[in-house]
Amino acid sequence: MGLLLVSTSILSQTEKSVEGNVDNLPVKEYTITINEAIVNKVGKEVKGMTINGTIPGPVLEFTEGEYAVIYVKNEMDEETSIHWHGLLLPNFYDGVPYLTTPPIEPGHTQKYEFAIKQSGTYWYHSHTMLQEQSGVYGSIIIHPKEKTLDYDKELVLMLSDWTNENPMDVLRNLKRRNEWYGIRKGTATPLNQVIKRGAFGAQLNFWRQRMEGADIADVYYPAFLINGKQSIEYPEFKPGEKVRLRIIDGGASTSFWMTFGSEDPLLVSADGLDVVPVKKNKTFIGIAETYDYIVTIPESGKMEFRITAQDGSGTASAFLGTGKVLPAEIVPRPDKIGMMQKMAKMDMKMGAHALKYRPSKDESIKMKNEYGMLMKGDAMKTMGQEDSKMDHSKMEGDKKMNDSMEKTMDSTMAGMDHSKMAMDDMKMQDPKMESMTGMQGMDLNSEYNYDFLKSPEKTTYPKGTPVKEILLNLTGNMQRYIWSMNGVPLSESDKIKIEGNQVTRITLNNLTMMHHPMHLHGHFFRVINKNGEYSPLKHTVNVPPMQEVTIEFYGNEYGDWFFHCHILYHLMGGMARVISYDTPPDIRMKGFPVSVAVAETDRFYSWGLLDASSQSTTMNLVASNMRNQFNALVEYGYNENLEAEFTYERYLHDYFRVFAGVNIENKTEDSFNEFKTIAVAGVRFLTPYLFSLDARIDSELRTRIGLGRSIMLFPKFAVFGYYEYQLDFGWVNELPTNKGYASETVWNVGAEYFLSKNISLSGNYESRFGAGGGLSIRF
Ligand SMILES: [Cu+2]
Repeated sequence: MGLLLVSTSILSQTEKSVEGNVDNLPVKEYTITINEAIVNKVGKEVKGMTINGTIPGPVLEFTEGEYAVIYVKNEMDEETSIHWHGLLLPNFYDGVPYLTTPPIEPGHTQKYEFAIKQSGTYWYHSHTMLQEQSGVYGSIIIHPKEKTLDYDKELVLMLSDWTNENPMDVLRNLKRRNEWYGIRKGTATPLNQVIKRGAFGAQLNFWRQRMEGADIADVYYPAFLINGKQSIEYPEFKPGEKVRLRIIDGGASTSFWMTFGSEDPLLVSADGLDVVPVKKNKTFIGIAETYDYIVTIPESGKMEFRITAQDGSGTASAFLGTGKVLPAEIVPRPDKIGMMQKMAKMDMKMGAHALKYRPSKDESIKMKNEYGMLMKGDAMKTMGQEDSKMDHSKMEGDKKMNDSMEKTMDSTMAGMDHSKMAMDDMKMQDPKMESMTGMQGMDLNSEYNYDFLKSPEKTTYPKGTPVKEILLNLTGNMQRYIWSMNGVPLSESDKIKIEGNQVTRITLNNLTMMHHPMHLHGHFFRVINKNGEYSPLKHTVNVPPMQEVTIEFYGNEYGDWFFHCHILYHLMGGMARVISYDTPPDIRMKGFPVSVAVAETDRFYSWGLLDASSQSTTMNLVASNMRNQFNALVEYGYNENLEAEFTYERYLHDYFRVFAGVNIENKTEDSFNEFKTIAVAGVRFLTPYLFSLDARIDSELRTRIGLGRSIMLFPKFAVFGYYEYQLDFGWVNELPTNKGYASETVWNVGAEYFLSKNISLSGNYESRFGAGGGLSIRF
């Protein structure tokens, strides 16, 4: 029982606040005001959102044992909210609008109050839509009652990313799959570079699995910021002073590599909680994580603290002290093509559904077995079973899982070469494997593991505590920018029910090419690593691509808590769940249904494309949410052929949709006197190798099949092709004499050069209209 008290002392104290025994605590009060403002962060005045007039907002400072009273004033003309990230507080004050807390209406002030039961570095941010990207974030520091660490001064470093675009436009761009961000960042991998590197085979492997490549980050940012600046100086620190850096990644979608220009920076805490101090320079910080370092200001010169965006697309620096710069290590840009080659060599299956056919059917284990690195997680489980004599029986399909484990273990032993990757992977999670296999470490993701974090105290739960296991495969689809768990986005999922006084163990199995920093509200969880019983406690855990991480926490809260990817665009794309103790809803939430929060992740996004070329003009309008899409297509050829088509599509899963609509065409060329309307219905399918297929039948019983594809050949330069074949067996129409059928072929090939985010030059040859060139405008 002692173990439990140590590891969850901060957790169990939270319950006291529920009891309301807070009268004697000293009150610390803040008022913060959220406003819209024109800001200029990087060469352009744009609309941003400020807290007390600044981005980031003010540092809120507390001492453990105080009672926080925070008034949040909304002076904007839209709703807002504030979530206190990493704080253990009553559910009602957690600040997720419509889930735990009412939204803050325009012109209103909301009072948050809670006892401060912990110490460390935390932060706060809006939990409404993408407001955090616009500037609604700030830091929280909580001093311990008694100082436990030795340092002279401290400095908060709030890291973030900045876009000059409206964040909703950014998301719309991701939804429509605009190539521009990758081009702008220089992280796109056009075919010429792939071929030059001899990686065409790997590219084919990716295409076959409907993946373009190894995407690292989605959004183009013109600037990355430290405390709101791309470069910031702190000359006030004197040589020899020990400074505690409280570093917070408040980026909306950027994780960073941090490097220090001083010798031996000492990492002392993670996500607010002290860890066994460790000297460590280059460190990866996932979105929403916090790390505290103690650095010594050099005797001569100023030390650089440098952050490099994970995809290498930009940096920012802070300088501490005065004099000559002591530079921090420069982190090279990741080699995406190299990663693609490595991944293609591994026995790995990509393309797990982000939107599956039957969302209510639990197929998580099947999905795990079918996709990802061959056998990785299962074998790991088997290896881990001897340590944990916990109750596995609660896991649904546990038996099936054990069976598959045995199978995969057998196959491993039978073909060691073939499953080297998987063995390495296991070894990474479990050092005992090292001696067993004697294989080299897998270098693809090993730099992202948390083995450097060790809790000063045991964090395990008492033996015999019941354990509920939950498997969450992290799933995503870059084509439609849908993000989900187990192939089910938030809008199609039920709450995950958990219970108090038992351990919930969640296996996060990433089946995508991207990192996902997963955050659980209202709890600290153990991140199981090589330190076993001393595994660290965190509130946010980064799960690298195709990797598996296990977390567990003891249930001693009440209410419904959000659990989601902290990449805001992934959260908005559906990668979230509600973890529920199934306690009755708070009556103060009456009139604020959770369905409103859920609907934020299933919005319609609309966009259009105008192709104005010398031989024809085409306009295409699309409005799309998770499952539904409306399309309007109008085409006018200069031989005076006017055709319009309006269709509704329903996505049955990521790659397959059914559609129906009408097609309107002028009956004879050169004449708009008479139009003919026919009904069309069919299926649309994204095939392996990324071809778009359209198969249909119309109300005159003609069948048609169309196939299209676009490939980025050089930076900014793409080629495209389309082929359409229509067959009429004369079931309705009269055919020309002596013929069993009539056929018609239409094709089109062309090229596109990207001038900007919204404009391309294009040239094409169309089988009916001939050659032409013009502009493509995205809006
Ligand atoms: Cu994510």
